[in-house]
Amino acid sequence: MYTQSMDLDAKSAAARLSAVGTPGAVSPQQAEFDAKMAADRKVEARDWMPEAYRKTLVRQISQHAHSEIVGMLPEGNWITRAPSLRRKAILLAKVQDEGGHGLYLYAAAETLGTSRDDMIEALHSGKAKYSSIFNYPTPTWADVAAIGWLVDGAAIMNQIPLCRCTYGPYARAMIRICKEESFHQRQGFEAMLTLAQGTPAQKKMAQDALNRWWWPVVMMFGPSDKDSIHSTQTMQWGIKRISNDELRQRFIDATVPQIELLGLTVPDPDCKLDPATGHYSCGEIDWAEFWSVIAGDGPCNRERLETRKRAYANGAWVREAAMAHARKQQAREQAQAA
Ligand code: FAQ
Repeated sequence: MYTQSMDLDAKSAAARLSAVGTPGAVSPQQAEFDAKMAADRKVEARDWMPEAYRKTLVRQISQHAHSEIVGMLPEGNWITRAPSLRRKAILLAKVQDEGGHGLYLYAAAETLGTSRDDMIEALHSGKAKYSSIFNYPTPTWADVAAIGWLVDGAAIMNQIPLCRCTYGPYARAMIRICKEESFHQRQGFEAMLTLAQGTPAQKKMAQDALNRWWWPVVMMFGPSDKDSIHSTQTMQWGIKRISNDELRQRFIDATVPQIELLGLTVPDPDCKLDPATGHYSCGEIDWAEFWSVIAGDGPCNRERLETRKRAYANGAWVREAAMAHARKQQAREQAQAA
């Protein structure tokens, strides 16, 4: 459904080519890196890379990892209250998947020379960001359906192009993550369909959840292109392939027909199909809300961070036990080798 984003358009390839410096004017290492960018080849962990490229990747990948881990909380909240055994098994698997995504991504960021401890410390101190979307509450079961359908749907739209990112470890992690997100999106849509076809009270619950999640999901793609500070550079480096606004538009175009299929109403009176362009229009986005959530003042920011910090402290004994086990194993191997 969302795979069209895999296409690397000629425009962005041309932009990268024109961004590459003249050979000879730079160090041989920089020239090799530039040639890789121009040819759209992968950069691997041991390859030389400009410090700014490394820093940008650490920022984006670690924020992405934090989003996956914090993103376990709004749905995790419903595991004990899922309406059936089937729904509970699906939700358990999904939340576990998100934890796994966080681990692949932390591991990908570690290949850039940053430590897991530093990344976690940046999250806990509020220095590092995580996705704005996870600062909204999940008061009903329909919110869990809406997250799977809309949030995972938006995540796929944003993440499929990242499978072609120039940094190899990130690109490879994204391939597996996208496969799992696709299952998440489908189960969310199916849960939403069940509610939308249920009793009038269930249908209302589905519509209420859609009303509450629509705008935060539309914002999740990031600021408009004119306010996006990183896009120009990350697109030249082939980290980001498609701009925030274009991904947002693709998501709206893909999702509005799904809302109609569910028999629900798009919570944006200005959302209309333009027959000339084939795109749906979008009403005005409340960017003040977006920036306030990012600054830490969303409905659940404090609760989410506190829960993460508590979970990390409570898990200290697991980390200590794993380290003790690793030390014992290493000592045994050394004794056998001697
Ligand atoms: N939330 O210049 P740009 C998921 C920040 S995973 C918070 O446009 P960029 C799976 C941005 O960091 C969801 N902050 O930035 C799941 C920057 O601040 P900085 C996460 C945001 O990096 C589903 C500033 O605004 N996905 O959902 C947001 O070029 C269900 C300026 O923005 C990823 O992380 C935001 N929404 O573009 C899990 C994908 N948007 O760093 C559980 C990878 C922007 O200078 C349940 N990341 N900011 O302090 C990306 O694609 C990009 O980093 C963007 C932002 C598109 C998020």
